[in-house]
Amino acid sequence: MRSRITELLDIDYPIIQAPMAGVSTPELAVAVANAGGLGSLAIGTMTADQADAALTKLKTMTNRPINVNLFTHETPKRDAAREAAWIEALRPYFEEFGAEPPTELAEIYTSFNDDPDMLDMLVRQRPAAVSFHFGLPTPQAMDALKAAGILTLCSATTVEEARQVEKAGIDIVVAQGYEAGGHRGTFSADHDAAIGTFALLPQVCAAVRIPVVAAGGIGTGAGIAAAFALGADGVQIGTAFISSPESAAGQAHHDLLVGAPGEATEITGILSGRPARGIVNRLMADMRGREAEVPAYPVAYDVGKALAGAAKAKGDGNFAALWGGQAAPLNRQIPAAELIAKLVAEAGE
Ligand code: FMN
Repeated sequence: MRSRITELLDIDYPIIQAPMAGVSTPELAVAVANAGGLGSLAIGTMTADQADAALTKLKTMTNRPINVNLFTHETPKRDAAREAAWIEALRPYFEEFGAEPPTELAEIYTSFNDDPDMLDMLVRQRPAAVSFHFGLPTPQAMDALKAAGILTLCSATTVEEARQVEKAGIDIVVAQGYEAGGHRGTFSADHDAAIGTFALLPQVCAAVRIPVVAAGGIGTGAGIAAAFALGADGVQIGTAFISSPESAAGQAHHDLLVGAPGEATEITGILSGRPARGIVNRLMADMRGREAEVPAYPVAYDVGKALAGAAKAKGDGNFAALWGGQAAPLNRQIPAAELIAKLVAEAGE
């Protein structure tokens, strides 16, 4: 399973543990890295100082290459009337749990493209790789990262997005299919083309010259072999690692993912303001079709998280964002290093 990815990243196996904000941990990244894959740390929800501390700590835990992941979404367009109306729409749920909704919403984290401190920190820390989700970094950021010798990756959900990723000078494109758990990396159009991994992958491979990593619905070695047969240079796997003990997922997340039938997940924009795949919760079910009323990402996530917290305080986990992909029923609840070894053995090498 040597490929352009293993050469570029200096790893043993072309398996990338997906960055998963809120779920992936330094321990997970280190376990994957030490087992020969590429471990990833999601820092999209952190400030530059928090990310700096996390990367400094990580360096004491492994000397293998690590990928750090950032969100490159558009600066949210604030709309006070829409935000107030959405808070009111959610008020009855808060009342059910004896809580008050927030009076106003905050942009709970900053896009990398609006955060020069984060760029300075990365240039100083020099992780082996930096990956982007929700859009392209600025040309200035690309120049600075390249000058620092950092490899770059970016998600694409269409052939056109993959072309833009290559044109921006990114080293590796992550072709994310509709099966994938978590947020869609879509950035080029309002309309989501909703293309599945194994339809998207060979088209992206034909359209770009840079290495292509397949993401979405891959939970076994057979899935990895299939991705390679379609031209992939590597795979990025998220959902399968949620069930590892090194992940930060709570017991409810573990139980629901493994126990749920494959049709239990759905794409929703209701919880955060951007489309993401997760296990259908009560808010997702109640608000189906009302995406047009939801404030911009990540402003909507502020009230979504507040509601999940109010419900949880009363013992109700049915409002939590439990992101996960369509292949979740394939999950094995084993440590990350064992999962890497199994995936490699199953893939036939
Ligand atoms: N991708 C990112 O680039 N950054 C993230 O912070 C991120 N968070 C995620 C959180 C969860 C719980 C999950 C399941 C996925 C997340 N993703 C994120 C998407 C993954 O990078 C990847 O596209 C996806 O996990 C691949 O599909 P799979 O889940 O079927 O393996």
